[in-house]
Amino acid sequence: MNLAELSDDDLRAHVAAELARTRQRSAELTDSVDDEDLVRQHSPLMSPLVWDLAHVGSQEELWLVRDVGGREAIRPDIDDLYDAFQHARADRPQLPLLGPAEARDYVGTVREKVFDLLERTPLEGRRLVDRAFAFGMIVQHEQQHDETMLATHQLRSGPPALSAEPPPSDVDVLPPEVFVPGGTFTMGTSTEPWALDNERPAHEVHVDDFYLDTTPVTNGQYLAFMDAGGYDDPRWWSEAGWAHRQRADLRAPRFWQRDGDRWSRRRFGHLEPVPEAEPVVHVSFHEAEAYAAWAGKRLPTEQEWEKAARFDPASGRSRRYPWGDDDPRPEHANLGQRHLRPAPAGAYRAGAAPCGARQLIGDVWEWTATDFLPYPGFAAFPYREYSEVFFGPEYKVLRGGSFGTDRAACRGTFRNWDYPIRRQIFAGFRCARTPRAEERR
Ligand code: AVJ
Ligand code: FE
Repeated sequence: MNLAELSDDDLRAHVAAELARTRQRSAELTDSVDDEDLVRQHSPLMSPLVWDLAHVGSQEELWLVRDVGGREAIRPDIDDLYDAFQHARADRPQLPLLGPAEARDYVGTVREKVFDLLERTPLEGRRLVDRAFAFGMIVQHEQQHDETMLATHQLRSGPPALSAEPPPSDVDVLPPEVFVPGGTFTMGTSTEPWALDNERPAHEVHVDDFYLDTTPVTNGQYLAFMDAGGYDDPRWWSEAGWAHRQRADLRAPRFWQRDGDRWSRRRFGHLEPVPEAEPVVHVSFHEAEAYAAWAGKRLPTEQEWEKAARFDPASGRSRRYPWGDDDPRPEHANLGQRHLRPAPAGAYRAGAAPCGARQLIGDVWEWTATDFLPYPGFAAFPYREYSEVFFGPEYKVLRGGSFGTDRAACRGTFRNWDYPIRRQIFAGFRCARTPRAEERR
């Protein structure tokens, strides 16, 4: 969908469809458990699901009802409760939050007003509404919280609440690495209408020759690292990584458990043998970095990752996705919670990048070696608290989205970030390396 070329009426219809599709996902994630479960804290890392739901409504009220629509506040009394900067996630269950029924009512009331004002709002004249940006931002915001709620589901104990079809299982036998020739490419975007501030502006970047793993690192490969004593050998870990490995007593990816002489994992309430062909998920940056060192490689930089995913040598242009400029379809990538697990490495032939790499979009977020920093020419928009307050060396960038990420919140330029110790997100990685002397071309 080229939002830049749609008529205003078509753009409004697109916004309405995206809002509705997104709300359906939020409803599935919150209607699949009972009220007691909705208000419970499943992990100190997460909010209760009922907080995410009302927070989504609160952001929609602030940006669309009040700012874009210029309408009166619906619930000014609850602004503070749902301001993510006022209360840490761990403290949110103790707040006088809206209960499940009130929260559902509230998000419904906000949404009715938004559908009404969407019809009356000009989609130009003000940067916030140009090409319906604020609506797109709110769709992405809700989708991001839907992925956060999916991570909460993964942390919750008890019988399964969610179900989905397994992902496609047909895979190709592929060379383990692809070569990406050095040169300049355009990173980031100045034209994607709904791109967020940290993806902007487009700028030229030089990247040297490098090799990139064709697929994300699999559970089978990761098990080889574990079997080789990787968790007990400080040689492979950075100083901070080793300190964390010791403190947290890391021995395996999160949600894995030893079952006799095998490993099992808990996935959305199911205990199952670890599938060796699937990308590893729920590992920290530190674990990813240690694996890469053990394998004689390193993590790709964010620049390398984006070049592999977007640069088309035939045209010299950076595209929106590895497969081109078309919006993601089911044959391209494992996105949107259609499947509740990654597809095996080597799947999604139609989603291959020009360099031959697979599954750059979808399946698992991929840790990069790069700190979350602004691009040259960055300007916070429309609020500093989306990106700017997080810039710095404490956060590492992740790219590409996971099976839990919606297509509306994922593209070749999209940047995610988290602390290097975090494992509750659907994160894996792939390795890169610099050519050896005898490989120089
Ligand atoms: C981009 C996923 C790091 O969840 O912290 C949600 C997205 N920002 N509400 C987050 C976000 C405000 C953000 N991440
Ligand atoms: Fe939020």
